[in-house]
Amino acid sequence: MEIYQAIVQSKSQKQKRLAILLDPDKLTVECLSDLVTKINQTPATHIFVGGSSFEGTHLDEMILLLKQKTSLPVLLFPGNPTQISAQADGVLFLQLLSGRNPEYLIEHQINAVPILEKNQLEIISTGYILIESGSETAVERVSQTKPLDRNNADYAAQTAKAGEFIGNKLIYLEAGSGAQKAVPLSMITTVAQRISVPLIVGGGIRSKKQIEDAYNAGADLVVIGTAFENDLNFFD
Ligand code: 1GP
Repeated sequence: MEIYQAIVQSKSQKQKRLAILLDPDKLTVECLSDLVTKINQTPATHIFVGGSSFEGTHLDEMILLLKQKTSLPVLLFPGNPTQISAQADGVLFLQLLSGRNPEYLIEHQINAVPILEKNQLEIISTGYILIESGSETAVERVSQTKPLDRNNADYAAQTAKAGEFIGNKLIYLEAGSGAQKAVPLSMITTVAQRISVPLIVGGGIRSKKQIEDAYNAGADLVVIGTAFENDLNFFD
């Protein structure tokens, strides 16, 4: 089954999904083997690979190795078109809906087309919404955009709904990697009630309780990056 269809099916069956985010900037090919063994022992259902500013050359090699050692679907989470690897299973084709920078609304997407047309990646249109989280995050810095007000859940929901109307197949509420404060639970609920496509939530989630709370608030898929990076036993 296609990755997206499986996420939709999980949502309809109220099965929550969990993605571990790997930032290629912080990984070496050498350390990957042990890391994947560890990932295979966690409840993760997906692996996301990407970062705001990665410009290295070892992405293909890393993903090939990942694919050899795990059966979990590997989805690219690219900060720009240079972070697309044909070795992955799919790509979150992101539109930064919270920002007003045309580069991240359409230009990167256009530039990615010749690369995407050459390979078989499953392309999943994703409305990406950055929420203010206490201090400036890498997404904010790199994209030169402002996040949405964390106290205005209704505007976040309206933004998410616009994404759905445009045709986004997923909505990703993002506090930013390593965020001081995760997306407010009340905002997750407001957004989840307003949209019908699956809802991804990530950024600043540091405990298993926070993961559960995000699920209970309405997240269909939670993304964990920093907490697992800092402690490979996080899920034990
Ligand atoms: C970042 O949502 C992800 O895009 C994960 O964030 O690193 O804070 O877990 P963390």
